[in-house]
Amino acid sequence: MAKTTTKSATKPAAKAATKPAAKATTKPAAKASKASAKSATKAAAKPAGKASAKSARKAVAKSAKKPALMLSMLKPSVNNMSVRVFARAAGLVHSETDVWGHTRSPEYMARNPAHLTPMIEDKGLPRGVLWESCAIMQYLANKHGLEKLYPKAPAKRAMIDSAMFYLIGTLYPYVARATYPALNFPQYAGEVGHSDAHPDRKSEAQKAAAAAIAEPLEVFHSFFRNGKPFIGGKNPSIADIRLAATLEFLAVIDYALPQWAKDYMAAIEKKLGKAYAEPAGDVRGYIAYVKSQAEA
Ligand SMILES: N[C@@H](CCC(=O)N[C@@H](CS)C(=O)NCC(=O)O)C(=O)O
Repeated sequence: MAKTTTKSATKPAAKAATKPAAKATTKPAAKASKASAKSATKAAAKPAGKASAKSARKAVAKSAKKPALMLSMLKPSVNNMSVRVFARAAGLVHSETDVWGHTRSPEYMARNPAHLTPMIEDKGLPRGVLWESCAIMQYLANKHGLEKLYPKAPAKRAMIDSAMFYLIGTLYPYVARATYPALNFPQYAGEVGHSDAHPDRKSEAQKAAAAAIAEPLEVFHSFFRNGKPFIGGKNPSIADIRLAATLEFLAVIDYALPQWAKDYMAAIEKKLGKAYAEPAGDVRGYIAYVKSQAEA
């Protein structure tokens, strides 16, 4: 399974982030689609009359059909990276549309008044769309019975949920305040970084946020991992995908990650392979780009 097609709705943020997200087809998908392309070609080549030509055309049309699951995303974002990694790791057939510059368009806002990405469109959703990275991963894991990524047992599942809510509610706001200025991302209303305060005050606020990251980070290590390779145990769960992706942003401020976190991120990338590396490449490419701009 696992075929991803990537469309670009607009000009992406930066050169480095414009690189196609990936060939975006995980190994099994590549095999599967190669196989179906092969069988379609085979059928088309057979001079066996009308019926087989018709079935060949059908097979080609079927393989060209738009996937039912559609993801609107921004390549430089770790919120988006989480879902992009998840979809690849889970082997879900889906399409990706880069909506850079379009999230506040009337068309997008009509579907998603929060103007946020990642956003999926999937048949059966009561309002047709779903946003919030963790909710998307939970929904798709539930829908497709992906217990390895999101355990079903209530107590185990509760730990994954707790880790993700703690990340979104506590760790991520610190990461955003510490990194968004360097990433050239807009900051949130009411924050020093969003105000017209003196640059020194903004820099102090950014440093305070960076300093605050250490505590929740250690909580993930000592409490949620608790000696296991991943929050999910032997295998990465959706909470691990969400955490590793979040930590990617810290490279933009040369944050000194503790050794356990470096090892943990490397272990996730090793386990998930291309499913992780491809979307991470877009985030890393964007960070390299903004850093090179800052140095120039
Ligand atoms: N908590 C959300 C955060 C989503 C979010 O902040 N998305 C940003 C990109 S990082 C976005 O789409 N911004 C576009 C906009 O607000 O117009 C999640 O995890 O999905």
